[in-house]
Amino acid sequence: MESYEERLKISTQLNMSLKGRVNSYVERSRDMPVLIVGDLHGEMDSVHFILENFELDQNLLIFLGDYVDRGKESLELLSVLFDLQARRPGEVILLRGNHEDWGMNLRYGFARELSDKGKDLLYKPLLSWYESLPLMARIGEIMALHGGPPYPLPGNMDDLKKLTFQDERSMHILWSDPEDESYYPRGGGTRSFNRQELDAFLSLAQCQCMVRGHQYIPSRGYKINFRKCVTLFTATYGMGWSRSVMYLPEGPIQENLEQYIATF
Ligand SMILES: [Mn+2]
Repeated sequence: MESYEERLKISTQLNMSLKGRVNSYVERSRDMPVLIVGDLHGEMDSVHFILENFELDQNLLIFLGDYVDRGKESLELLSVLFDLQARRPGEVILLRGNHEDWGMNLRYGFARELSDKGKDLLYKPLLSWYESLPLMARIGEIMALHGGPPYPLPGNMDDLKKLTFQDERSMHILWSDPEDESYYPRGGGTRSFNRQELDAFLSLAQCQCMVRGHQYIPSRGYKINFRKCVTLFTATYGMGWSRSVMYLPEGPIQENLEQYIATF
């Protein structure tokens, strides 16, 4: 098998040449069932559960970012993602989370994990890999991203498609949370989005709903805000509470999004 360094480079290439990609934006029709996976944070048991319980070869797979940090097996987890992607490069979309960032890795564990495993030298190809990850994927009427809408919202689709990680507005794609009773400001210039802002974003992108990760949801493992915003979290932080994924069969999406969420 190739080294981690080679596999990072291969995955970087596959991300860059992803079908339907324009800059940091991916657009695809929903012509097969879709499985959406939330934050994994280096927890291999979540990944094993998904591998064992879903027909991964027949679905479009979307991962919402935050693959690394916090858990102890970020490197092994990336390896599983690379395998999935190498098998079906067109049908695996790896989005960027706010933890796909070396500054975050220095604070939240992945840098230490690499060092403990004698893989410090992966730092460079890892940074290129982070930069290759798209920020948004629109699959039919579903918008998938890590945090929330860009802010200020671009005026039209062309400008939305031009957004890159270097643009300040994209920070909110990775960091925003919906405004609700559990909202807790993260500081550092991050913000929340309300129902109106979500609606404006969905209307701009001509989407019916948004699926995001980013927030750990104690006990239930998911939440729905404004009836159109699903938060998935697929790691447990070792708390033994529920994790969630979303499975959308082909056909029109019903208004009650809860029916598409699976917890485990
Ligand atoms: Mn996050």
